[in-house]
Amino acid sequence: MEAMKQYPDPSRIREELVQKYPAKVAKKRTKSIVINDPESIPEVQANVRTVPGIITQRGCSYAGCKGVVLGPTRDIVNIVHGPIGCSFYAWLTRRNQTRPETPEHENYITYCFSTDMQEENVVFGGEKKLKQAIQEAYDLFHPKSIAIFSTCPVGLIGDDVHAASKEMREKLGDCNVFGFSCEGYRGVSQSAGHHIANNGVFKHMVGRNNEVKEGKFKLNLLGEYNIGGDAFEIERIFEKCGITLVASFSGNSTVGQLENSHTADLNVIMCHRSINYMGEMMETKYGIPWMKVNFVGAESTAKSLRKIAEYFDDAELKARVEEVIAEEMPKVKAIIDEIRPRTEGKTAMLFVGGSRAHHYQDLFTELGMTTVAAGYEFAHRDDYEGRHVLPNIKIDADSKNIEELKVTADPELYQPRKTEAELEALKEKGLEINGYEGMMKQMMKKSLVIDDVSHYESEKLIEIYKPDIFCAGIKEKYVVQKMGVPLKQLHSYDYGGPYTGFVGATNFYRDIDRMVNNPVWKLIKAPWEKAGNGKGTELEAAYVTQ
Ligand code: CFM
Repeated sequence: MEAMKQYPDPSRIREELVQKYPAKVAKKRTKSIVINDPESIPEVQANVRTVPGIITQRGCSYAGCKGVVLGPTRDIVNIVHGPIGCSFYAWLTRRNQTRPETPEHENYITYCFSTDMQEENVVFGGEKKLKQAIQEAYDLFHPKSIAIFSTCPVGLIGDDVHAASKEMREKLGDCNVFGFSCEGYRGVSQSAGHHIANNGVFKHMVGRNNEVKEGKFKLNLLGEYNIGGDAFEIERIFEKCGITLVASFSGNSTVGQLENSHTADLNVIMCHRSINYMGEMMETKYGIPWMKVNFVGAESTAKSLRKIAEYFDDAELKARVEEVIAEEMPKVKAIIDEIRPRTEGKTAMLFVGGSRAHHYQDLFTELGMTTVAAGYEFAHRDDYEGRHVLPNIKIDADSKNIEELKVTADPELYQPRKTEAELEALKEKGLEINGYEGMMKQMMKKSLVIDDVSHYESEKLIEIYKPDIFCAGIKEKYVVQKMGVPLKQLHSYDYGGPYTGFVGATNFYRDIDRMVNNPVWKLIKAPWEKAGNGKGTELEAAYVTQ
């Protein structure tokens, strides 16, 4: 990986980014802004509280649990226990899609279930209203499962969603009702909510149906939420290769799939941040190894398929995978050959979530574009530096707040899918089992890696680097575009997608080409470019001084 010669000196930029902060804040933020070296990866401060007053991109624990992990399921009635606003902002804005087998099959994704908590419920307690809501949902839909999500007031007033769920589960008899203590304040970001969701799904769903389905190569796809139809494209490729998908966690998933997921022989993980807990727990309890994959990028898709074939170590599967790659790649190549001359040499910045800021760099590489700066909103050090740092991560009070399930091997169902010797042999072949190398190893030397980037820092970065495209979400979109830089939403994909697999890669190439080569951006003047503004145009950090 070549060093960036033509770009500004990153240490100077780091100083500039924190210059206007009060000394204590500057010191803290500096630890989260690092200059990358893929050979000797520096430590990044991550998963710590955002400094109050700083405008962050982060969301809350409830968003991570209800919105991210359970939201994309198809036939669970997900009831939000809380004020209606919490539901409005969790209602399909993420564009996760479902596709029931027939129109008669259950599909609750288009509904928005809330207890619509009022002042009276906050004062006198909301459990009664919650139980009524569960009953009402049951009477209307007779779902197999109802999940309850706690918003901030629920924890503050002490409603016991677990007791209410248990009572209703026993009363209803044929509906698995369970709750999550995922109040928004539970952690420093949505990351806490992912962990809480993993625990709940593991405790209440996984392992309830032991029926072993047909299929020679059975796997679960973990951490794929089917935004813009991403999971559909991966499913298409799996099917073509003869790989059986037992369960998806959780895009387009069903209760039946999740309950049966422990019968698969491999877990492949797309989004490490949101679901690595599930991979670990399923390995300990059932003996299913997990493997990190990435289906974002045509080359990455091919690589991931080869990894899966190598894991199953079957000549027929390996041959089929090669056939599929050989069939799909020419179509991708034809499009990239046309587009790449227009995108080559351009620059990108990605500040998104906990995995996409890494995954999407592969697509930009395929377009010949350079990622000059990237960061996650809420990932942990292992997502940046690789899982080898796990033993060195300080467990602070905020992390201790989240339950760590004590998982042991199931006396009946534990069955190691590979022997120690087989796993060793796979590792020797270069197959990383139960591992993830993180984002930084893949990034260029001297690129900037910034955790929980602030709004002010983003504006400064744009001013200094003038990237050809900035990738983030809706909160940043129009501010960035008013600076004359196109913003691609990598959460909801704007109106686009899928971006996974072979078809997805070509969709992305076309969308990025349209954005970075659109002359309209040249017509916009950024605030600092406006004539006559002189000295006063510089961006200022505003904060309260003592
Ligand atoms: Fe995983 Fe996600 Fe992401 Fe995420 Fe998210 Fe998302 Fe994301 Mo938005 S689970 S960490 S909490 S890949 S909703 S589908 S796009 S921030 S990078």
